Amino acid sequence: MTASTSSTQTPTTAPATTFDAVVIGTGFAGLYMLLRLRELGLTARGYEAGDGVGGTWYWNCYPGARCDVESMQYSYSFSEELQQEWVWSERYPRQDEIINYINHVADRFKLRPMIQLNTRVTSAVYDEAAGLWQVGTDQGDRVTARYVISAAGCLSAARVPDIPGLDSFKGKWYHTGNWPKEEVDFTGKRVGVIGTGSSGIQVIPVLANQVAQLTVFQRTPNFSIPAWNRPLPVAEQDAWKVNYEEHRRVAKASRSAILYEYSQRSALAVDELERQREYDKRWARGGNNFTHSFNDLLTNKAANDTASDYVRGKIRSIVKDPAKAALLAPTDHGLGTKRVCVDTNYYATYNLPHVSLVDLRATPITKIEPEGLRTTDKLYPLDAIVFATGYDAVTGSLDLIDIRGRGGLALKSKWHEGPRTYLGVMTQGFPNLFMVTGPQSPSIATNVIMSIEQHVDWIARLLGHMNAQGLATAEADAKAETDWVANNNELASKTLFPSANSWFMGANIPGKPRVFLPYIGGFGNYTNICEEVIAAGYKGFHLSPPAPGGKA
Ligand code: NA7
Repeated sequence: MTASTSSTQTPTTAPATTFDAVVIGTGFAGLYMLLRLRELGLTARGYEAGDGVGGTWYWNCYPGARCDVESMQYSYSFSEELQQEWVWSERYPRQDEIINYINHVADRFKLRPMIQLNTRVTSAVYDEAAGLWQVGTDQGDRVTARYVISAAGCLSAARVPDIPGLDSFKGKWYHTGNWPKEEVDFTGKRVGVIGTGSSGIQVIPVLANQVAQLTVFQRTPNFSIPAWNRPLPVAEQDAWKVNYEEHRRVAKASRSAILYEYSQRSALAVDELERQREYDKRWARGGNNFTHSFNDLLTNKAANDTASDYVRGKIRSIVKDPAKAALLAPTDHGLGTKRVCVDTNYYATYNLPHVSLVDLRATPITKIEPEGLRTTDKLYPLDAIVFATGYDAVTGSLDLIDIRGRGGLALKSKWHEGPRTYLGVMTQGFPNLFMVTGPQSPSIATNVIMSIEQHVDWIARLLGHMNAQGLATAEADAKAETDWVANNNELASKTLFPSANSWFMGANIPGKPRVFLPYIGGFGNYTNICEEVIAAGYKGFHLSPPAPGGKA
C-alpha cells in the first residue's frame, strides 16, 4: 500500500460542531463534493471510515485489484490541468495507482483539512423543528448540518456470507473488499477462494502464483473478457490528451459514459461469419468493448446467445480439462446481463495442476470447520479463506447508517420494498439529504467517476441556487419520485438485466427486494433529464425558504 496512509491528517482546528454540510465518505464522490462545497463558500466536514481517502479503492487492496475501465477514462474530468498532468502507467489502472491518484487530488486541491479520517457516520437524524440534520459518528462526534450528502459508495458494504463455523476456523480469512493494508504472504499455503465475480476473477490468477494449493469454490460462473493489459506509453497518453476534452464530451453523451465502439448493428442482421469476425476483433482488443459488439446484445435473447456462445467457445478452447471448462461456462444468464468481468489469465489459471474448482451448485458449502471448508461432499483442508463474495450494493452503505427523516421515519423502513428516489439523488421525506450515485441513477452501470461528477455538479448547482435565492430546504416531490421509480423499472424491464440473479437486482443478498438498482436509460439521456429538471425550475423538487422561527 502506498500514499493512502502517508500524509492524511485530521483537522487541526478546534473541533467544530456546526457545518453547512456533512459529507459521508471520501472516495471519488466525497472528495469532489467537498471541493464543490468549498467553492460555494459553504463549510463542510467529510467523515471517512478508513485511515486514508479513496473509498472503495482504499479497501479493495487485494492482490490483482485493478479497474476494468481504462486509465485514460477512469479519472476526474473536472480539471483540465489535473487530467493533463497525471501520467498513468498501464492500460488499466492498478489499485495502488488509483490510490496514489486520489491522494494527489486530495493534496492538489487542499481537501485534507475538511476531512476527518477513522470516523464512520453512524446516524443522521432530521430535526424538523430546526430544519437541520444531527449527525453522529462512531468516534462520538455529534454535529449539526443543514445538508447531509452521502458519498458512501455503491460497493462499500462488503458482505461475508453467513456460513456456520467461520469463527472456529484455525486459519486466516479475508474479504477482498476489506483487505488488510499489510502484505499477506500466502507462500506455501492451501488457500480457498469463495466467489467468482470481478474480484474473484482478479485475485485467483495472482494467488495461484503464490500458493501451494488453490481451491476455487464457485457457485455461479461469470463471463470474462481478457483485459490484455499492458504498459501505457507516455506518447500514447499525450496523443489522447490533445483531445481530452473532446473524448470526455463524446463519452458523456454515450450510454455508459465510457468511450467504446458502440455498434449500430443487430447481431441478427449479419451472417455468422461476420459475427465471428466482429467478436474475434473485439476479443483481441480486450475489455468491455466486447459487450458493445452489437446493439441488441442486452435487449434480445437470440442476439445475446450469439455473444454468450462465442465466449463459452473461448472458455472451452482455453481450459484443457473439458469438465472444468463446462463448469466455468455460464449457462444461467446471458453475457452482459451481469457485470462482465475483465481478466488477466483467469481461465488459463485452471490449467495449473495445483488449482482446482469446486462446483457449489452440485456440492454446496455446509460449514466451516477449524481445519477448512466442508461441502456436502467432503472437507477441504485450508490455511486461508478468501471471500470474494461481493457487496450489499448501492443501498447497503446507506443501510449501515441510522438515517431518519420527517416524523422519525427510517430510510431503511421507507425502502423496505426497494429503494425509492427521484433522479437517484433525493428521496421524499428526507429534506436536504442528497445521495451521490444513489439508487435509480446511472452509477454502477457507467464509468462511475463520470456519474459522480455529474451528480456532484448537479447537487452543487442546486445548493448554489438555494443560497442565491435564500432557500433553506430541498425535498423530492412524492409523485415525481413515484414516476421516477416506475420509469426506472420500465426501462429495466425492456432489457435482459432482470433475467439474471445479479447484485444489480439485489439478488445476492438474502431477503433484499428484487429491484433493479441503477438507471439503465443511459448516462447521456439521464444527464439531459437532469438538465431539463433544472431548466424547469427544479421540477419535481420542493424548494422552500426558512420557516419563520427557523423551522424549514
Ligand atoms: P460479485 O460480483 O457480487 O461476486 C460475488 C461472488 O461471490 C459471486 O460469484 C457469488 O456467487 C459469490 N458468492 C456470494 N455469496 C456466496 C456464498 N454464500 N457461497 C458461495 N459463493 C458466494 O462481487 P465482486 O466483488 O466480485 O464484484 C463486485 C463489483 O466490483 C464488480 O461487479 C465490479 O463492478 C467491481 P453468485 O453469483 O451469487 O452465485
